[in-house]
Amino acid sequence: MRVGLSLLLLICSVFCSEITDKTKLKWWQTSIIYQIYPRSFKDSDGDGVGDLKGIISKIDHFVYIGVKAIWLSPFYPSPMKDFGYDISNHTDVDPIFGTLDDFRTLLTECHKRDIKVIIDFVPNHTSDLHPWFLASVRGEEPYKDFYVWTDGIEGPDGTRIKPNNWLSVFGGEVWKWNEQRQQFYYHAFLEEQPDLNYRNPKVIEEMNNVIRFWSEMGVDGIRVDAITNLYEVEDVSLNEPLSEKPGVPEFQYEYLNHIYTSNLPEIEGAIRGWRNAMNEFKTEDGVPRFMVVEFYETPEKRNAYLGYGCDLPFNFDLVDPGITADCGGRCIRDMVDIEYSALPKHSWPNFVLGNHDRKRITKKRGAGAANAMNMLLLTLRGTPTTYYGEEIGMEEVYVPFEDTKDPWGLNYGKERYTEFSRDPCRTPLQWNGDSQSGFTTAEKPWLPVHDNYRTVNVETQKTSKELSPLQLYKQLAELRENTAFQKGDLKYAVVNDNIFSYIRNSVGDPRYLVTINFGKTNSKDDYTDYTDGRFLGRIIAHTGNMKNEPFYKEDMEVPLNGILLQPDQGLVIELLNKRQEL
Ligand SMILES: *[C@@H]1O[C@H](CO)[C@@H](O)[C@H](O)[C@H]1NC(C)=O
Ligand SMILES: CC(=O)N[C@H]1CO[C@H](CO)[C@@H](O)[C@@H]1O
Repeated sequence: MRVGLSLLLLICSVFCSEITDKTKLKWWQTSIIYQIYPRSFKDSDGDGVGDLKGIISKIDHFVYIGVKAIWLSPFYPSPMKDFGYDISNHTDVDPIFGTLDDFRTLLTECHKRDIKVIIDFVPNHTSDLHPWFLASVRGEEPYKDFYVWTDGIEGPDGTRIKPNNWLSVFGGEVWKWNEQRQQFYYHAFLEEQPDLNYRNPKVIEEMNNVIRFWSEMGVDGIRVDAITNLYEVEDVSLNEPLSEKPGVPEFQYEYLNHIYTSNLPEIEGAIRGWRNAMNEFKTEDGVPRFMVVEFYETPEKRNAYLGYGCDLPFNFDLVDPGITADCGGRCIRDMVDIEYSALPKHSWPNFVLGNHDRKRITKKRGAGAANAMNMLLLTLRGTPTTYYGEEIGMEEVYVPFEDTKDPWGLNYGKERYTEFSRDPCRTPLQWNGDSQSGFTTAEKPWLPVHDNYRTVNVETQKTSKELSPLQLYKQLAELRENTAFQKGDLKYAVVNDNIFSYIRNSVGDPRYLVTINFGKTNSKDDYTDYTDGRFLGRIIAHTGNMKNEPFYKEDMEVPLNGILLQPDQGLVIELLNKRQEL
């Protein structure tokens, strides 16, 4: 009987490892993606702005926290009107960030440590100082139709006026009159960011060449920026209908329904083209270059993009409007469930808590929630993206109007800039307790460092005796290496106003219960309905804020029929077999 059983196990183990091989996950499914905003990560030359050498000097940080893929926001030459999203050369590095050789070094050093590098691809527009635009203004071929030009219409007094009512994402006009060319050009963002004309095959080819340039160098993937705005209808006489949203002024983007300028079906062709350009290049591990696209859309719309050759459409459900202050256990489960249930079969889920355009999660939930949020992000099924600073629970910084840098904020003036300015979520990463948190030797960094840097910083959190956000992050990243977290099932367990909990398991692996209190009151719950008869577990990780009975700590065994969690507390529990219990 015993022999028979072990024989069966032996056969199964051969068989099962075969299954595992066949379902081998790609690197972008198993790694955490870590977003770096280069201006704010680490300054190596004392000018107050982060740079590539700074990032290189901190590669060990990624190793330490267990991140295997980094994504860099733009570092290309740029007049910096939109801090790098206004590009004047897509295949070079801005001197403020370093040189192409610095980038090559970064790539080599990352690859040595098995860290993938993803770069930002900004296809929608260029800077108005890009040589293509300057040539287009002069009407020179082949650049004449590289941008979206129109004569406009004749106004009452014979002057040319703009052809329609479209609005910029940043607020106000999208049509800018150009004296030299005697035409209007279209800009979905700033007037210094003219939109490229994707109805021109030469533009498509040039942008494919940009992808080829970086792929050839060895870049592992691209993150495509602002995809929604890529195409506009050709007939510019069409006005967009009013959204009728209450209280939205005429100037604001949300005043209109963007049926002619947003999410046009032509985007599909563009994505397919980029995928083909990337597929021209082989990789060492045989995994095609990775493509993730950015846009804020319904799950149905974003998932449609999967069929076009992009690997992941960023899922911003947790970001925008996302996990607001009042979102409890059930509310978060519902958001998470949208991703799982809307995803086509065989597609891979992903989750994001923040980025350089939206409020930090600690701003919405309070600093005390940092650990609970990271526990959620890193234990869900799917690829997590971490915005720099989230690993130490960084908080936003108040920036007075006078010091505001972000054009989106400035566009709305002193009264409303705080609603739109992205400066508060873009402040320097806090490395240590030195002056300017070790980010720079300059007296004044480009944005202020948070006052709390003496305690909230990487160095202090590494050595802290009390569990710090950084330590928990590292621990959870290690836990993610476990098959149950990488590709195991996720089954919801207790869900109520406070608690969101789920079981992660895969065949033959330990089984885990993750439970987090996202509510405002204590919650004592019985989990045994979801644990297949198991009634005892062992704590593997906790959020560190265990100041009250029963003082949960690591390795503590807990009965699963009465787990008490206070707000912002969370546990990862390995379910024990009954046998062990005897
Ligand atoms: C971008 O910069 C590189 C290196 O300086 C240069 O060779 C290339 O012509 C530039 N591209 C454009 C479009 O100006
Ligand atoms: C998330 C993201 O990258 N958003 C960018 C979209 O494009 C505009 C204009 O280039 C940028 O300002 C945003 O930062």
